[in-house]
Amino acid sequence: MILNDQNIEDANKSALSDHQKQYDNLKSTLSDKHDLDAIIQKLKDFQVAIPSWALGTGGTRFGRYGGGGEPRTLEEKMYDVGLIHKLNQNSGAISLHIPWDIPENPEAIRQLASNLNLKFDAVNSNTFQDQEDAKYSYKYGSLSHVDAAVRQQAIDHNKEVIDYGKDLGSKSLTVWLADGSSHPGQNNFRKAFERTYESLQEIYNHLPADWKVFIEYKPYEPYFYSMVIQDWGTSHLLAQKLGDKALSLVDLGHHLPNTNIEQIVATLMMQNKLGGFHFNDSKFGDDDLTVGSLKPYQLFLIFNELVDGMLNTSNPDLSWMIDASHNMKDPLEDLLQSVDAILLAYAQALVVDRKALDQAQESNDITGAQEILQNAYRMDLRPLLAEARRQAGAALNPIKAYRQFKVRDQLIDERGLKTISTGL
Ligand code: PSV
Ligand code: MN
Ligand code: MN
Repeated sequence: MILNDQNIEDANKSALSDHQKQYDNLKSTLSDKHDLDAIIQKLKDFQVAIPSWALGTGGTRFGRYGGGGEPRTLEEKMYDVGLIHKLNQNSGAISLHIPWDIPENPEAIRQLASNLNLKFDAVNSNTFQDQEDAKYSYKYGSLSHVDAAVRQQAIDHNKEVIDYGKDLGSKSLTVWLADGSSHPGQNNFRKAFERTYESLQEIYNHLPADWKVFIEYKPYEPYFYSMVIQDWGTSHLLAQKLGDKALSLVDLGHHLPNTNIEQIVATLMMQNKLGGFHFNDSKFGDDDLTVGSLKPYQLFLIFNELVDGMLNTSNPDLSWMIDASHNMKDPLEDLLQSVDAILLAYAQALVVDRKALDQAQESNDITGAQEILQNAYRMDLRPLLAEARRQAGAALNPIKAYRQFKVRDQLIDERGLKTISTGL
C-alpha cells in the first residue's frame, strides 16, 4: 500500500508536541463535565462508509475534468477507500453501486476488503439508467412503471443487487428511485405510489432475515414536477407499510431549501424508522458538496438530534454514509474533509450539556437552551478529534499527511493521468 503505519507515525511525529498542548488545554475545559475517554471511544468507533462513486471525478452532466489517478476498477476503488481509512481510521466501509461495481469474484473482493480493513455498507441499485443489455427502458419509470414487465425488470435488478451484497457480507440495500414526472397530468400519483409499494414488497420479501432496506426520498430531479418518493413522509409511509426491515434514509441534499432536517431526524427516530444517512452539503439543490462546507451549524443541529435519538429511542443502529461527487477537487481530499466535518459535528453534539438543555427546555428558558447549544458548537474540538485519531493509529492531520506523502502523484504514476471512474 502507498501508505503504511510508519508513514503515519512519521507524519505525526513533528506535530505531536503541539497537539499534546492543545489537547491538554481542551481536556482541562471539558473533563469536569464529560467523560473524555468515553467520548473518544465513540469517535473512534464512528465509521462513515465511502460511496464507490465518490472516488472519481463526477457530479456533473457537463465536462468531467479528471485530476488523474482515478480508480478504474472495483479493486482500485476499494484501495482508495483503504487509503482514506488508513489516514483517518473512520472510513472503514465502502458502499457499492450495481452495476457499476459488480464483484466478479466475490471471494477475492472479500479478501481484499479484509486486507484493507474494510466492510461493505449498503449496496445500491440503479434503475435510473438503461443498461446496455436491458430489455426494457426506464424512460417512464422503474418500480412505478405502468408496464408490469418493466417493473419486473427493476424488481429483479434489486433482487440481484441483494444477492451481490449477500456474497460480500453487506447487510442492507438502499433504493433511490428516479421515478417521477416532469409534466402535470403525466402520472397518476396514487397509482404510481401503489405500483411502487407493490414492487418494493417483492424486493422486501427477497431480503435475508438480518437485512434492511433503506428508502431514500428526493423532492425533484431528475424530474421537475413530481417524484414518486418525494419526501420523508412518503418514504416513512412505504417503510411503515413494508415492515420492520424497511427504514427511511435521509440524504441531506434531498430537501427543499430551509427544510428543518433536524426535526425530520427526531421524528423518524421517535418512530424507530431512521435507517441511514447520506451526508453532503448544498447551497442550491442536490449539490453533493463537501460535508459541513456550507451549513455546519445545521449539521451540528442534526447531530444534536441524532445523539438525543441514540440515547433516548430504540431506533436501530444507523448506517452512516457520504454521498458526494466532485468535479473540481481531489476526491480523496474531499472525502477526508467530509469525514472530518461529520466527526466534528458528532463531537460537538456529544459535548452538549443534555441535562441542562432538558431543564432549559422544560422551563421555557429559550435563551438558556440556545446558549447551551451554541457553547458546544463554538468550542474548538479539533484537538479532541486529532486525539481520537492518534489513539486509533491514524494521522493527526489526515490531509496534511496525504499531501506530505504525495498520494495523488503516486496514484497518477500507477494508474496514469487520464483515467475515468464509473459514477454519477
Ligand atoms: C441521486 O440523487 C443520488 O445522489 C441519490 O442520492 C443516491 O443515493 C445516489 O444518487 C446514488 O444512487
Ligand atoms: Mn443519496
Ligand atoms: Mn442525491
